[in-house]
This record gives sequence, C-alpha cells and structure tokens, in this order.
Amino acid sequence: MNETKSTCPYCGVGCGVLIESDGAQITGVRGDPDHPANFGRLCTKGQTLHLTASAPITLHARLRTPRLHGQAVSWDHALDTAADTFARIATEHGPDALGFYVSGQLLTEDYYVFNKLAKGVLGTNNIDTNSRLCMSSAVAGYKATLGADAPPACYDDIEHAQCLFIAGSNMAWAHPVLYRRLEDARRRTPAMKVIVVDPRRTETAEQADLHLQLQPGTDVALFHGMLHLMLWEGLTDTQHIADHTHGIEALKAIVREFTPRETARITGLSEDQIVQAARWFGGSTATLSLYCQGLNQSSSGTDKNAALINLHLATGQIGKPGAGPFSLTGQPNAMGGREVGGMANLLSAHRDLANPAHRAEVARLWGLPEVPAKLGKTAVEMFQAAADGEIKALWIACTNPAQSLPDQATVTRALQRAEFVVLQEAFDHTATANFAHLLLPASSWGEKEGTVTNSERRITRVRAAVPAPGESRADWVIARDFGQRLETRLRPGRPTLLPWTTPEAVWNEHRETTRGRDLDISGLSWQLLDHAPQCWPYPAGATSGQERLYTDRCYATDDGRARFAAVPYRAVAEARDARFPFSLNTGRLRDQWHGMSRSGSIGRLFGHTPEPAIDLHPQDMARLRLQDGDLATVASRRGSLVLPVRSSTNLKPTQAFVPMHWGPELVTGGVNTLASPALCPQSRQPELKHAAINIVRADLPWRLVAMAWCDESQALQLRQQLRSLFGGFGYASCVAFGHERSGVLFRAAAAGPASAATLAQVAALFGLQGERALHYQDVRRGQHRSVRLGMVQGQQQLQAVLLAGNTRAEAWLAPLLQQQLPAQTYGRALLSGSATPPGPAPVCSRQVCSCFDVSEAQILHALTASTGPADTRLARLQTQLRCGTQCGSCQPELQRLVTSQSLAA
Ligand SMILES: Nc1nc2c(c(=O)[nH]1)N[C@H]1C(S)=C(S)[C@@H](COP(=O)(O)OP(=O)(O)OC[C@H]3O[C@@H](n4cnc5c(=O)[nH]c(N)nc54)[C@H](O)[C@@H]3O)O[C@H]1N2
Ligand SMILES: Nc1nc2c(c(=O)[nH]1)N[C@H]1C(S)=C(S)[C@@H](COP(=O)(O)OP(=O)(O)OC[C@H]3O[C@@H](n4cnc5c(=O)[nH]c(N)nc54)[C@H](O)[C@@H]3O)O[C@H]1N2
Ligand code: SF4
Ligand SMILES: [Mo]
Repeated sequence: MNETKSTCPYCGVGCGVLIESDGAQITGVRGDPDHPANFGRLCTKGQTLHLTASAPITLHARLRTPRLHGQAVSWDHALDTAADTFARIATEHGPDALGFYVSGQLLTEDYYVFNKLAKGVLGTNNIDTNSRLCMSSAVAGYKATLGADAPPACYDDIEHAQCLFIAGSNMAWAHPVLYRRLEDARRRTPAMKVIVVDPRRTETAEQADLHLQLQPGTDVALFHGMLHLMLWEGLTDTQHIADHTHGIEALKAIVREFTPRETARITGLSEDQIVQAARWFGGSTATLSLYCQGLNQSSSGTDKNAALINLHLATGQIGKPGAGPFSLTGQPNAMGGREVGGMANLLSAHRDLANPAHRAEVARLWGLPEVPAKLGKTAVEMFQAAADGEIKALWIACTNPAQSLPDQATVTRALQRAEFVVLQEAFDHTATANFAHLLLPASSWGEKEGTVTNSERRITRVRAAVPAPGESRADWVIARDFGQRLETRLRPGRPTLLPWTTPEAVWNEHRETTRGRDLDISGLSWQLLDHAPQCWPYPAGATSGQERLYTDRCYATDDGRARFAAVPYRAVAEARDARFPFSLNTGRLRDQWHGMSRSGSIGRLFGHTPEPAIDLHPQDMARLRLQDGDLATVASRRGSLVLPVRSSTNLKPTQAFVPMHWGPELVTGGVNTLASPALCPQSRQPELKHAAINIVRADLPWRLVAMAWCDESQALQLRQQLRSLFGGFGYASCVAFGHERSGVLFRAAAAGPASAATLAQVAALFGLQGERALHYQDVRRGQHRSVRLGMVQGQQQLQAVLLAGNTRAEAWLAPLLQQQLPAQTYGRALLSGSATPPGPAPVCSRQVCSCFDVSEAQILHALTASTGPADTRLARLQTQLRCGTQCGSCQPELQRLVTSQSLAA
C-alpha cells in the first residue's frame, strides 16, 4: 500500500489528505496530520472520497474516451474537430463568438492554461467560471475597500478571536473541519461571543450566542445600523480611521439614517439584538468575521461585503491576531482561479482587464503586442449570449451549468442553440453531458498533479496516487493540446504560447506573473511547495509565507489607505407580490457536494437527507393545506417544478428553502429552474439566495415508489435508466441509499395511472420479474405491488419493492428493506397494501452520524435513560454509540439532541 499526500477536492477549507492506494486503485483516505488546514481531520465528504473513486462505482460512471456526437473517437480526432470548429467560428464571427466556462475546482495550472488560451491565443476575454456564482462579490468587496483581492486573515485567527461574526455562512455544514476548530476555540475561550446572521436557523445559528434571523437580503441595512450604533456609542477606532482610511464622512452621512429603529424595521430584528451585535463586535478585543454565500449570492453582493468590511475598518478590527474580514471560499481552488485571473474581468496575478497598464504588463509577460481590452461575458451573461445566438461555441470544463446556473430555461436554450458544445468532465451522468457535442474525459481527484490555494491563501500540492481511468487526461493537458492546434490554424509559424510539458512549468510561469503584485510568490519554489503547503504572499527573499495581512495597517491601495464604502441599502431584486408571495432561499446540505456527480454516487451520503424536499414554515403549510410529504408545484417567474414539502421551524413564515443539490439529475426539473439571474451590478454575481416564488398543492394523486438493493457496479447505471423515465411523470426523483450496500430508490407521481408498459419497465429495472418476484395487480384501479425476497445470511429479506397506486405500505416496507430486517414472517401481508404491518412496525428514522450509521431514533433511545449534565450525557452517548467520534460533522446535531432531551426532561 502507498500513501500519497494530496488535498480534498471538495470545499475551500482545503484539507490535506493521505490517499491510500495499491498503485492501480484508491483503497482508502485519511486526513493528513501534518496539514495546517485540518491537522488530520476530515468531514463526512472527505472521509468517503475513496468510496467515490472505487472501481465498481465508477466502472460505468467515469468517462473513459472522447465522444463526438455520442461516438467514441480518438483524442486526435476529437481535438482536431474542436480546433477546426473554434477556428472557423473565430474567423467568421470573431473570437468573441466563443465562450469558455471553467471552474474553481480546476487546479491553478489548468486555470492558467485556459486563461492564456482564451485571452492570449484566441484573443477573447469570454472566459468566466462558476466562481462568478460563488466568490465574485467577495473579490469586488475586498478590492473596493482594501484595494486587493486578498483575504487578510488565516485559520489560526479563529483561535485568537473574542467575537466571531458569522454572516451568511452555514459553516457547520459547508466548512465543517474549520467549524471543528471553532468548537475547540470556544471550549478553550468560553467568553468568546458568536453571532450568526442568517434568515434560517441553521445548525451554525443554533449554536450561536446571538442569532440575527434577518429578512432575506437586508444585511447592508444591518451592517449600517451596527455602524450607526458604534459611532454613537464610541466603539470606533478613531485613530485607525484618521490614519489609515478615506471616506468615513460620506459613509456617516448614509448610516445616519440607520437608527436602531429604522434598522429593526428593515431587517425584522429587534433593536436589542442590533445593539447587542454592535457592542459585541465593536467592544471585543478581536473580532473576526466569517462570511460566505449569504452575502455573496445577492444582487447587492458587493455592497454586503463592503459594508461588512466597513465595520472592521471603523473599529480597527483588522491586521491583528483574531481580527479581520475573512471571506470563506467555497470551492477548493476558487482562490487559485482568482490568482491567475481566470475570469472575464481579470488578468493574471490579480490584474484588472480594465486597466491599460495591467493589460500591457500581461501582454509583455506573454510576449504579445496586446491582450484584448473588451470585457468578457460573465457566467450568466455568457449563457444569455449563447441563448441569443451571439456566442456560437461553448467550451465547458469541470462544472455543470445545466444544474448550477440560475434560470435554467435560458441555459437550456443556450446549450441547444450553440453550434458546438464541448464538455470536459470526469463523470458521464451530469445534466450538461446531455447537451455536449463533444465530451472529453478528464482525470480527477487522486489522478492529477498541480496546486490549489485554500481560503487562507495557502497553496498545497495536489498529487496523483493512481493512473487516470481509460484515456482520460489532465485538464491542463487537454487545454494545451487544443490550444496548440488552434495556434497552427490561427497563428501559423509563430512560436507556441503554450509550450509546457509539466504542471511545474505552468506554475513557474504563473509565479513569474506575480512578481511585485500583492500575491507575490516569486520567493516560492515547486520544491518548497513539495515539502509543505505555503501561504502567499511569499516574495523573493522571504523565508516563509505571510499568514496575516495588513499588520502594518498599510492597505493595498495607491496611498496605502483603505476606503470606506458609502453604499446604499437596496432590497432584493425580485420583489414578492400577490402572485409570488414566498422568498426562495437555496443552499447546501451537510453531506452532499453541488450536482452530486461524486458525493451522490454512494448511498451513505444520502443518509442525512435522503430525498428532495422544499422546507416551509408550519403556518404556511397549514394555510396551503399541505402536510409533510405532500407534493406542491413551486413556480417562479421563469419556470416551475414539483417538490415534496417538509415543515421546518428553522424558517420564518413566507420563506422557503431548497438545497441547491437537487438538480435535474435527481428530480424532475431541478431547483435552478426557479432561481433568478438578477445580478449584482459590480460583481455580476447572480442572486441565488432569493427568488420570489409561488407554492400550491400539486394535483398528482397517482403515486409510485420502487426501491431495491443492487450490485454496486450497477447502481449508477440503474439510476441513469430511471432518470430517462422522469419525463413521463408530473414528479419523479431517484436517489441512492445504504451504508455498506448500494440501494436505489425511485419515486414518481402523476395525474392518473402510468401505462402497463411503463410499470413493466420500472419493474424490470428493479428485477421484479419472473418467479423470484411476488405480485398483486388490480389493473382497473391502477394498483400494482411487487416484492422480491432473497436469502441473506440464512434469512429471507426484502430485496426489491414496487408500489403503484396505493403506496401506503411504504411506511413499513421501506424500513424493512433498508434496515435489512427478516421478512419471511410477513408472508402475503407484504402485498397487502396496508399502511401497517401485522405485528410491530419497524422504526423509520433519519440518520444523524454517517460514519457509524447511527439514527436519530437510536440516539434518542440511548438518551432517555441518561441523566446528568449535558456534557456528561453527550460523552456517554458517544461511548455507547460512537456517533460523532470520527469526523465530527454531526457534533452540532448531537448537542442539539442532548439539549432538547434535557429540556424535555
Ligand atoms: N456540504 C457542502 N459543503 C460545501 C459545498 C457543498 O456543496 N456541500 N460547497 C462549497 C461551496 S462552492 C460554497 S460556495 C460554500 C457555501 O457555503 P455557505 O455560504 O456557508 O452555504 P450556503 O448553504 O450556500 O449558504 C449559507 C447561508 O446563507 C444564508 N442566507 C440566505 N440568504 C441570506 C441573506 O440574505 N443574508 C444572510 N446573512 N444569509 C443568507 C442561507 O440561509 C444559508 O444558511 O460551501 C462549500 N462547502
Ligand atoms: N440555487 C443555487 N445554485 C447554485 C448555488 C446556490 O447556492 N444555490 N451555488 C453556486 C455555487 S457557489 C457554485 S460554486 C456552483 C457549483 O456548481 P458546479 O460547478 O456546476 O458544481 P459541481 O457539481 O461541483 O460541478 C463540477 C463538475 O466537475 C466534474 N469534475 C470533477 N473533477 C473533475 C476534474 O478533475 N476535471 C473535470 N474537467 N471535471 C471534473 C464533476 O463531476 C462535476 O460535474 O453552483 C452554484 N449554483
Ligand atoms: S472540510 Fe470536508 S469537504 Fe472541506 S476540504 Fe475538509 S474534508 Fe474536504
Ligand atoms: Mo461556490
């Protein structure tokens, strides 16, 4: 067995991993004890990485050969065809008729090559990335105030902070390993105050000392209201303001209006809460803000970021241990993408496209007379331009826009209208793959070499542990080989701009572009990085990277002074009205990653949230006469889909929440059918956290549910086959389940019974044919029930179930199957259609701990007999059931269960 040091490919915490392999296959993974981001820890997603890379699962799911119009072709043919098409379009319509849409999950080297290919070789700035949906407001907010896109704090600051201000971030789920650090820090410093700003009562909010459950989109008003109080109560640092900033007067004129009363009116908070927040923030010795998409994904995203940074500048809470505005990055290499300037308005090394001097510098570095000046199209605008026919070919790499972009109707039109769509992917089952004319197989986690930068500016080497499957290739190699072919067609005879033969060579060129810039890494070498991860900046002559910025209070502006942002408060772009009276919020689940191409391939990560649903406040549910599990039609101004509803007191009335993960791969339509393309005018980031929607009961009385255990190597294929049936139903979803084994669950609903042929098709896919299956059928009433039993360790167990028409028996057949309980005693009752079994019903309970597969029912049962203080009871629970003792992702939930049991007692 070998162990290879690399990083986790999921979130921006950037945990170091040790990949265990036998040289051909990845067999295990553990946290790298030496990596400063995680010191050996991993969350649920990181811990299961090897399962998503294991051969049986990926046997069918990985792309292995280039495919042109569905046919396997050679790499040469694939890349020649692509180069011919792109070169022809560039010649006929100009290079701006082409668009590149790449990803914050690419490595820095991949990103650098794509950026030079678009801007240098082709001469178009139409290259943008999914980071536009993610971090562009943070970039714009930093630049507007501190002068450069550099998060000034580091993870260690969590340990030094006295007040943590967490705004629009559900860290407990989205940055779990960093949240473990926060829990540790709170244990060590009990006086530390934690404030969470979020319209939902998330697990992060649940644990805060103060939860500011504000109305969606009202953060700027809250931050202005806090500043108003800080100025009034003398909580500002007048010396810092006088010596190191500009613009306080203009800002004062704005915040004057934001009295506690006015702020309370806008935000829906109480005046006391606002006062408390201002005092804790301004009065602490060190305040650290941690923020993410609740600020960024907004039509005033840049203003939200800048208004929060205002608070740090006004109170001097920056440039010292435990203080500063710390934007958490989402993707593992959102930072690297920004460093190489791989976006429509940026250039290499944090340079600005709009700045002629910056363009000249990059042209000189690349040995070109010039780089194009015209701003490129940003993500949403690029797909709009393709839908309008202005962009004629799209090159998409390492992202799934047919799932993740807002306003999917426009995205679909774009992908259908474009003459040529190229997709560079690792897996074949993403929604975007359905639209690609050319599919290029990319190597993925554990198979590629390069670097990534995490939230705290720390660069880590990514390493290959095993060879890539089939003919898949590294992303930067694909981009280089395509680019060189374009060069022979468009600029023949000239030396190539893409000469590299190793990722190291690409990185060295990138390093050169950073010399003298804020992110200068000219003192860093590939060898040093090979040795250990390093923070930027790391200029020539330095002996280590700089973990904390602006400690000299000299900011990255021309005169070294930071700028207050005198920004107005603006409400969300899409007002609620009588037709669309609800506000739709979207975000992350604990155990899933985006479109789920990787995390969703294993049943284990569905345990915590098994199926799609839209959360609504119980009052709204009652008003709409909906009960848990009922289907509702959810519509926005752009489209509609059907979803099961779930009641949740974590939301305020008139608000709804759907996890962003439920795309068209898992549920008919997909959540981004609804999402709004309204943009922040500065950052061009779409408002994914709010859309005005309407909700009504869906009239789909005929139901079908089918589930089965299946061979691991068949599970993903089966799900894809079931997905092809989605269109025939008003609602359909398909998910996985199972901890050690692979299970597939399909659910559908329609206005009337499905045809016999459709039912036979579903039954066949679940192996419910022939003599091994038992059936009951009442064709006239659309009733159909089938079960299949099998011997497992000397017991008859349910292997597959299909219920159509009346599906009430799911209540006990599902746990019977999923918990692998003995089934032979039930005999014919299995087909009875009754909602209750003869005899005691198996307990159906949600999973809490995904490492040890511990359910809520087990935990509550263990707690009933337990007495004593909460800490003791938690410790006893963990010794007994082991829940939360491995990755810790369920710690907040365990604490909540212990506390709620104490309260109940
Ligand atoms: N498990 C998991 N972790 C992930 C990811 C994943 O897919 N799964 N993805 C990674 C990526 S790319 C990203 S960008 C990050 C995202 O990390 P986060 O931003 O922490 O996650 P989200 O759930 O998208 O949104 C955070 C919170 O913003 C709140 N919010 C909504 N509207 C507002 C508002 O107007 N104001 C405020 N203050 N808050 C609001 C939502 O209720 C939500 O709880 O997560 C990263 N980590
Ligand atoms: N409604 C709503 N929508 C959202 C959000 C939200 O909060 N709400 N969040 C937005 C945010 S912050 C983000 S970051 C985006 C994320 O949206 P996407 O970028 O679409 O998300 P992923 O599913 O991570 O897509 C990455 C794809 O790359 C593939 N892949 C994996 N490894 C490799 C590799 O090495 N090479 C290549 N070429 N491909 C690979 C994966 O299989 C996967 O399909 O979603 C955005 N969309
Ligand atoms: S916190 Fe979890 S998802 Fe994020 S990098 Fe670490 S292990 Fe991966
Ligand atoms: Mo993101």
